[in-house]
Amino acid sequence: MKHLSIIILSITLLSNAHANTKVSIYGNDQLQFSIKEFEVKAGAHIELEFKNEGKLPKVAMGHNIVILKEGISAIAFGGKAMQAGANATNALPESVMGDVLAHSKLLGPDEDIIIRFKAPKNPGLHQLVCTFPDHYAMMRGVMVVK
Ligand SMILES: [Cu+2]
Repeated sequence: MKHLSIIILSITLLSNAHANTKVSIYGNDQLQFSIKEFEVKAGAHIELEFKNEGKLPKVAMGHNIVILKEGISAIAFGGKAMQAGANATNALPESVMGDVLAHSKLLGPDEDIIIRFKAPKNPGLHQLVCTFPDHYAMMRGVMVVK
């Protein structure tokens, strides 16, 4: 019995050490992300809640969040997605996915989602963007991996 307690204690400590890093970001009808920058530890398990807290219909004001690989510019990527045919129902064309670290689907008003991914193991900057047509001009940010 004593051994069992020690094993349970060890498992608890281990799972705490690997607890997810939680981040919440909202998008709104004013083309704003609620936070523009957040920090995570290299290699951390990230649990990112994304919510569209707007009221306008999804076809007019849908939002997603796309976290890019290191070195990819959010502005350049937004333009590339548009050229690849991004539209109000398919905001993130398959042909640009090679630049993407993690992303949510496109959300309508009051929808939310949790996406899970692992932070890269190397420190660096990862720009993020909403790829609903033309939103990339305004809806951008940075994930800092430390
Ligand atoms: Cu948007």
